[in-house]
Amino acid sequence: ARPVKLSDYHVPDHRVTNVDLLVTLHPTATRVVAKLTVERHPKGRPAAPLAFDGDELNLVALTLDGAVLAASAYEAMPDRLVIHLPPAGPFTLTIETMVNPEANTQLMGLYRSSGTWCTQCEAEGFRRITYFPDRPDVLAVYTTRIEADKAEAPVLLGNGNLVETGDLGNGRHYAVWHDPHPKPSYLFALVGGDLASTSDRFVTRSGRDVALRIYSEHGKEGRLAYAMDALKRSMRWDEEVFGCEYDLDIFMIVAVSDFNMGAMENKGLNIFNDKYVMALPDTATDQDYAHIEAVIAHEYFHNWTGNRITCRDWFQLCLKEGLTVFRDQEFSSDMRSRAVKRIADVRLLKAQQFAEDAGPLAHPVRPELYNEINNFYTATVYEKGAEVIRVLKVLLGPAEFKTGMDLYLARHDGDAATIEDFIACFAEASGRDLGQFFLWYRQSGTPEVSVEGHHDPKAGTFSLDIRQTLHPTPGQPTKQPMVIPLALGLIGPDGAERPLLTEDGQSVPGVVALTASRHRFVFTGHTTRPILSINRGFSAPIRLTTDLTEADLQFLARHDGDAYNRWQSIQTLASRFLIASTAAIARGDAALVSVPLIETLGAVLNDAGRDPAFTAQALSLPSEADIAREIGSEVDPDAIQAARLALRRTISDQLGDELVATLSGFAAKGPFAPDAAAAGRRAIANVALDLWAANGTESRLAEVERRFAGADNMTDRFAALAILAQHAGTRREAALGAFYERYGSDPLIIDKWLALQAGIAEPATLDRIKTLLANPAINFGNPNRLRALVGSFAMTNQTQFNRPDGLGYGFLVDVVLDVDAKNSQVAARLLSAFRSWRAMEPGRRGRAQAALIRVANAPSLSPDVRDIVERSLG
Ligand code: HT7
Ligand code: ZN
Repeated sequence: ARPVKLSDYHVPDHRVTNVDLLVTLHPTATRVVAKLTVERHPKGRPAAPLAFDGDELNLVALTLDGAVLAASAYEAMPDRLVIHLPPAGPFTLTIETMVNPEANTQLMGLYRSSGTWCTQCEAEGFRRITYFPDRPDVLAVYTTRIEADKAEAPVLLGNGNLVETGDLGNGRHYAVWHDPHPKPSYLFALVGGDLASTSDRFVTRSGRDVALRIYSEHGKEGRLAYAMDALKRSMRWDEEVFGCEYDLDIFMIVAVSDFNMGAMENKGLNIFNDKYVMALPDTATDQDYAHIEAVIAHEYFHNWTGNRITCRDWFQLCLKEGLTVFRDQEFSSDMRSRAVKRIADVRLLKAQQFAEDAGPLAHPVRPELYNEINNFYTATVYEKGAEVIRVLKVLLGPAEFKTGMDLYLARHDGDAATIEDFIACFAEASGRDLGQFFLWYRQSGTPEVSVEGHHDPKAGTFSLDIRQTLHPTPGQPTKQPMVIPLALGLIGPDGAERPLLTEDGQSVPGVVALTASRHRFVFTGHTTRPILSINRGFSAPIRLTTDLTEADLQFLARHDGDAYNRWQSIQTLASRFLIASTAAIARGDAALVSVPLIETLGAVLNDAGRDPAFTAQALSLPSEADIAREIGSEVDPDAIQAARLALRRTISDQLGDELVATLSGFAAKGPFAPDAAAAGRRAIANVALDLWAANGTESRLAEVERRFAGADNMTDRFAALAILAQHAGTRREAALGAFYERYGSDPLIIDKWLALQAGIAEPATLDRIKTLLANPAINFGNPNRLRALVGSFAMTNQTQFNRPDGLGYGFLVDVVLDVDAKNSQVAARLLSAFRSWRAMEPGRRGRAQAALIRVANAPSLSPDVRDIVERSLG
């Protein structure tokens, strides 16, 4: 019954301890025979009927301990199997169902992607294969026998270890896989198809020899080497940093082209959206390489945080997702530059999660109610979930954090656990009361923290007055103060870090923790005014306002020992300026000019050699969406765009020499390498090229065109194309045409081409998108294609999605209603692009509301889309 509430949790009445599956693969009529060992749960309701989940299922046969059940003894519906009076003791239930993988456009359960049979069972997909208590607290040992036509599916894969293969005659064969680790049904997977692969091996620290295999469609196996390398590095890192060792004889990854999300951590058999597996210098950008590394690591790390220790119920989703994102972020930080990774993660958090938290779809990291669980795979659960773990680490310090983590991994191995279980390990390890910390899981919304500094030269003190506020969010009208750790430093005018001394002369480590609405912290030893650097490393996921002056921010941009805050100071400078300039434009005045900002950016450029990847981040201005979020209400995207474009033009005009020097200083040397250092050099060169060309002069665009034609890797080629795409005219159309000509048969590269066009900030873009969408050569039934074109438009093209005439909103609604019947998860995700509609100025707000009402009034909607539209309007 929906909605589902956390407070209604009760243990299952029946549990399944063993699952023997026989799956006979057929494109349209796959037969599934599930032999289940079932028993009453000792804590379940004593006389409860047996009630298993189903979804669009078709029961063919049912026996209990080998005997056919009388028709009156059970009820089989597409979404439920009920046995009225099941035996009290353990029994064997054999269920035969038929499913049609070819017709499965939802991509949940068993489906076909380019002829390959594959499965997606998280969150509630196993019930589309057989009737089952499809909930994460029912753990069973699975054995899967797959039978198929040899020519159609020479490769047959399942969870666990391969125990048997054989010939069935008539061109058919079989494979049996056994997974000894009890697991929930959402981690079940099988694959059958004609696939190519690459192999390697990994010896674990205790000496287990693990076969590693990555599968792809034929012809693409040459693109799998980087993913394999990332996998081996992930396996070693998890042993070294978290003490987690792999536990089967084989680990497999299969790349498929039709996939609802990024990837899936099925036990021993990860299934991936091919965009997060395949890369070659000519096909993938540096960003793609970084994403592949992170997603490969993320899914592998789930083997412990998610699989060995799973979730008791779906409210605990952040238990595995927040923690695993935290772990993959740490992995990438160790593989690359920690500061640059932190900046990239915070950018993503602010863009996605802060936006979610500020609108009608806000929800706690651990929600307490849902209508459709698929709609809770959100930035809040994933990205804020990871931030909350980081907060815990800052509060406890690395040593106590590690003790707590070790305790969690040891104590809950084999469990379906809760957030309470997780936090109890840290409370026990540290001896601290983490009651207030728990609010990070329960209260939605982004805390706002304001900081004022007061210098008293006579007393030699510098005091901080800090307030925190958490505004109401849907379902949470009142809030309690949070525990907020703020890493900070006080810097003298000479750039030297000063010790943090309290009034009684005690030395404070570099973190203060807020626990109440207001605090005053007094520091001594400051006869001259120090400059405050606060929330260093983004120690807490808050919206921070300070009374730092423009001069202070300029100073911090140069002298802060914390690289994250050097970056943040430049962003704050730029953001304050852009908000003021937007207001001027909205009043009908000219865009503003900021000498200090240009000076700061010039200084950053001149210092680019210190850390090229950092400089690239420092020179990347806040996006239009970032500025809109900072403004917060009555947003006019056109004014924001005009202010931002004017600033880009000023930088282009005034820092031309510095930009050219940077461009030539970081020109590519030697053959392409995807490592962080080489990627950093490409990043700064391409950011410099973009700013240099931003004034649109012919000679500069001609140089970009030359670089587009001469590039020897996708990063540089695509960066040049993206610059050309911003300037209307034949040059743009020629470059887009040449790119298509070269890569038109490569779907993942077509996605880049589609996304780029969807982002063009011109009124003609909507028609361009409609034309592309009607192109029969592009398969928009594939989620990646649709997201690349329509998702990019709605999520990134601020001025065109939010057109004042409402046509952008109307277009998205048309697509959502059309896609909903085929793939409701993808449709619901597209619709969430309306998450910030209330922050728009009244004209756009009214049109967005009308568009949402049109969705709400549509004759038939999936539960996924209904949930998003109702919460968006609520
Ligand atoms: N745990 C995986 C989530 C996922 C998923 C959820 C709903 C529908 C389809 C899905 N595919 C993958 C991915 C992860 O976070 O690791
Ligand atoms: Zn995950």
